Amino acid sequence: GGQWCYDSQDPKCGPSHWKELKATCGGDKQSPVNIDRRWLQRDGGLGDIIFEGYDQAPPGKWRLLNDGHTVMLSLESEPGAEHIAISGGGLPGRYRALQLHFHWGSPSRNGSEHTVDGQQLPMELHIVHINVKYRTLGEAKGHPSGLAVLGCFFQVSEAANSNYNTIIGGLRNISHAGQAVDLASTFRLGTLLPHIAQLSRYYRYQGSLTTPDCSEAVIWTVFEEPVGISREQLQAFVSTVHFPASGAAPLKMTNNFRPPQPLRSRKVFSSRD
Ligand code: BO1
Ligand code: ZN
Repeated sequence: GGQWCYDSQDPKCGPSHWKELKATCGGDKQSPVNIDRRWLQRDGGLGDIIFEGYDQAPPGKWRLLNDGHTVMLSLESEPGAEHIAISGGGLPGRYRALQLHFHWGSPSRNGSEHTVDGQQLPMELHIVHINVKYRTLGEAKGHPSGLAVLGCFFQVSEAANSNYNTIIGGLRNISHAGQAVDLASTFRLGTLLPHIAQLSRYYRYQGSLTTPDCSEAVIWTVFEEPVGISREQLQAFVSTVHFPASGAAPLKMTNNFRPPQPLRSRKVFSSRD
């Protein structure tokens, strides 16, 4: 197939065209979705998620990459290192962390992928995990419970969020697509999440990867509570990193989100009333 992109890069290969490249992108269980709070279904089986390795800094260096579509932090530990993983929370097994990345907007537009009651938030973090029973992403993508992605919304706060300093500080080194940088310091993954007391409040539904090939292999967990980040910190994403150069001038990486997809016969569940 050809190349996919976001409308902000080139409307000819934007989200409305993805199904021409990959039929799965036109499927019935696509992500993101709008989370309509009027229609949430409470699920008593959605207990606390168990986070492993989220509260300790990893042994090795973490590598931040501009992959041309987003800013991605690879989380795969060296062999022997303790894995970062999640389980519980109604997940059918244990899931190992692969990578995290972001979706954001532009100075004039919010950029989350999931929406709540039709409202987009400024930015969304995705932490991608693979079911430990599968060995590769390719294998996991063939199963409805192959992957588990945690989604966190951001909201603008007065104060800067220092937990994001290391990632944001790395952006200037990956301003061009394909660039990568080893982060100066590691940090505890848990510090990127909403306040611990709020992690038991989340939405859950069955969906897909939000980029081609749009595999319908994701158990989505979207935390209710947004993470605070200052306007200046958000602006660093919007103004520092670029899409792959196609024309003369490099194009700022903005609005790298897929819009909400039809829920169809699915339900969104909530862990709490
Ligand atoms: S997301 O969390 O639904 N936005 C998401 C989207 C795509 C991926 C993971 C999470 N994975 C990517 C891999 C690429 C691969 C692509 C298509 O899937 O990072 O390496 O090419 O399989
Ligand atoms: Zn994502």
